[in-house]
Amino acid sequence: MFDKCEYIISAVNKKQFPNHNQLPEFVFLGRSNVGKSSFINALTNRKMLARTSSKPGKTQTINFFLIDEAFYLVDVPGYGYASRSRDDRLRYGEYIEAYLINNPNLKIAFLLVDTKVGPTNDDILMMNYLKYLALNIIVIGTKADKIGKTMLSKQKALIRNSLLVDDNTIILTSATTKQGFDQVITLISERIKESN
Ligand SMILES: Nc1nc2c(ncn2[C@@H]2O[C@H](COP(=O)(O)OP(=O)(O)OP(=O)(O)O)[C@@H](O)[C@H]2O)c(=O)[nH]1
Ligand SMILES: [Mg+2]
Repeated sequence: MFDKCEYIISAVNKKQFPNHNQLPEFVFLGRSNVGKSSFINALTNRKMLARTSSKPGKTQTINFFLIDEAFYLVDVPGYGYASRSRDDRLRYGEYIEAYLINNPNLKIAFLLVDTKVGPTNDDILMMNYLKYLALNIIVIGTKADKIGKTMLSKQKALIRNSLLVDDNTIILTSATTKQGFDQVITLISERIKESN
């Protein structure tokens, strides 16, 4: 597990991005309310590192967390939040692009989809964008605790077929039961070792 988890900054533009010493970064993308902030908390075993809410639209900035002074976990606002204003939606696009484009420190883009709901149209668009940027993508199914075993394998197949990804790049997880987190930690550790 991780020893030191520090909140560094809530950035609203590129100038504020903190990673000047080129440490590896891991970002968590997905629609509002899918569980990005909860995922970061579960991964780090901290209850309140990233702020969460039952209402969509909680995370509004790009939040950087420095882990063991070795790598960053990056929490971003969610997309597909219908009641957001047009300006907010445009700003969202700008934030995400500014962060994702030309970022050699970014080692894995984790795309979070709700396991029970399956991929939305916005998820498919985001997946295509991540593929276009040629990023290393891992799909995380969130809230897997909400459905039973039979549904889990059905939903995994649905995710695979909608997002057109290999089975071994999909990990079903639950921030509540911690299902799947060992696998995510292994992946992150491997990528950090590779970049050393
Ligand atoms: N049952 C269950 N609920 C979860 C899980 N992960 C997150 N949630 C709930 O889903 C809601 C949204 O979680 P957040 O982590 O705030 O979602 P987010 O993706 O960061 O949302 P935005 O910041 O609005 O983009 C909260 O009520 C969480 O408690 C999970 O693994 N299982
Ligand atoms: Mg959030």
